[in-house]
Amino acid sequence: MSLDNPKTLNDEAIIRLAERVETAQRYATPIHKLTQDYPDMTLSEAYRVQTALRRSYEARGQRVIGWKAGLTSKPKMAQMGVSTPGVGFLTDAMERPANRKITVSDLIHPRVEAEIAFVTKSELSGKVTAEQVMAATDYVQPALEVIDSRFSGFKFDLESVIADNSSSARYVPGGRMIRPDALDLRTVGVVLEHNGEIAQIGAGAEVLGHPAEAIAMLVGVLDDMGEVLPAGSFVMAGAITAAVAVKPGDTITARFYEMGSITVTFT
Ligand code: OOG
Repeated sequence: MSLDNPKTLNDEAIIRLAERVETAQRYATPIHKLTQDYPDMTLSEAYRVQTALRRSYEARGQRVIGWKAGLTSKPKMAQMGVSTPGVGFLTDAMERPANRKITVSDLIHPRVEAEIAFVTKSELSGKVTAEQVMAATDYVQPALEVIDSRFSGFKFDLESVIADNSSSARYVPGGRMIRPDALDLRTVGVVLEHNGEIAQIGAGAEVLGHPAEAIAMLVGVLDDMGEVLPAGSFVMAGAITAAVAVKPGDTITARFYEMGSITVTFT
């Protein structure tokens, strides 16, 4: 990359974009896609914005406890019109307990997703296979993710959504913790109920054929960023079904075959 390439975003521009995203997150005020101002933004520049956002959260005392893969299933790709998966970081401040009330009035346009989460017992680095992910996994468990795009109308492109930390907002681990080989994760069915009505159904295989493939993809992206996935990380593999929009007063229950369920009421 040449330094005088006018199309390359310099460090200052990257930090300014991260601040723009962070302000939209903090005040729940939508912004336009970053590519509207920077149509030539590349995927690696988008990840540099995400990294600047992560450093800013850390500087404010939040701890990165893991990562999430996103846009890893066909239903999600079809819903969002983006067909390349990506990753985002998770901090301790984004976690909410299962089977309780969760505030969403501080979000712009929250949507809920049902996912399988992996908790690792050894470090994963470089380019890894799904088998290596399984071997490094302590346990798997259900999780709900509440996503909230900071972009108007929940409309974005790959570069913008990656810069926005893949729409990460809240996550809710729950259900049963089980050994990764105790079940065929491809055939784990999930039923997502919205106010008592079945809204979405799916199975683990929707996620890149096997949820562990999404974790392998994620470790590869971390490697490209010069990062590793430490032991003890909490990593979500991505939504199995399309996401469901929620508002205060709504209740969501996700039932996972053999893995238990998570219910959350939103306020
Ligand atoms: C991007 C994040 C998608 C998933 O699990 O697929 C995601 C979005 O749809 O806003 O978290």
